[in-house]
Amino acid sequence: MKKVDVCLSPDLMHLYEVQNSAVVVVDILRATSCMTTAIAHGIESITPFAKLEDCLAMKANGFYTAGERDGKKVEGFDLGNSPFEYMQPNLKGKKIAFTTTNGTQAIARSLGAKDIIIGSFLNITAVVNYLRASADDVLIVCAGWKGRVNLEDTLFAGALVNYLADDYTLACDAPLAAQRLYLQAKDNMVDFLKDSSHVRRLAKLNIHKDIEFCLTPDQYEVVPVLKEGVLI
Ligand code: 3SL
Repeated sequence: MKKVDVCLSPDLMHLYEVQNSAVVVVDILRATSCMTTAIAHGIESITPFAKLEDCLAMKANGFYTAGERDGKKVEGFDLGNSPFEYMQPNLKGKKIAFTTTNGTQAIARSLGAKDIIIGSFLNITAVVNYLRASADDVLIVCAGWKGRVNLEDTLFAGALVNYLADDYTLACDAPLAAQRLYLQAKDNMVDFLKDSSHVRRLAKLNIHKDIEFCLTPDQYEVVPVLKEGVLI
């Protein structure tokens, strides 16, 4: 039987061997929700960067620069980190260089995995179908916040484990804990998350509508896949 595991923070990646696994990177609020939205709306590719200056340098190569630090759009960048920005028709066919506080760091920490894909509630069923069609064990990598565990990524991990649980062995207590948390939260995730640190952080920046959107399942059928360092 295939195994599913959950890494609750990128700082715990040293505990996992990923060379034979499919990694699902998740940053529900908001990086992987933006990536899913962008690819679903026809953006050609997203090149993720851990470092801001590497991302900014891609402007010279004709890329749109996008992302945030501490939730705020970076000065000089074309786009921030709201999924609604990635629905603009004029972005169709464009290449984006993307860097975020946690999401693109989690991708960088996952390099070396057999397969790296992007998960969000927006494409959760597509992710389940993708994983079921593969023979690989699964590691869900939660981006968290600067090394700390967060609730929204753990909830998504739990939702994905819950979908996969019939056909996969749970590798340790992290997938079990995530699944149990999700089962408590699933009927009203917006309410369940209202006291969470990142929801409060975003509220201080007056960001509200992104949260509800990012918690909405199955808006898109795409699964962004990292191929040679580029999400397509
Ligand atoms: O940390 C990240 O990658 C971001 O998604 C955080 S924020 O929602 O843009 O603040």
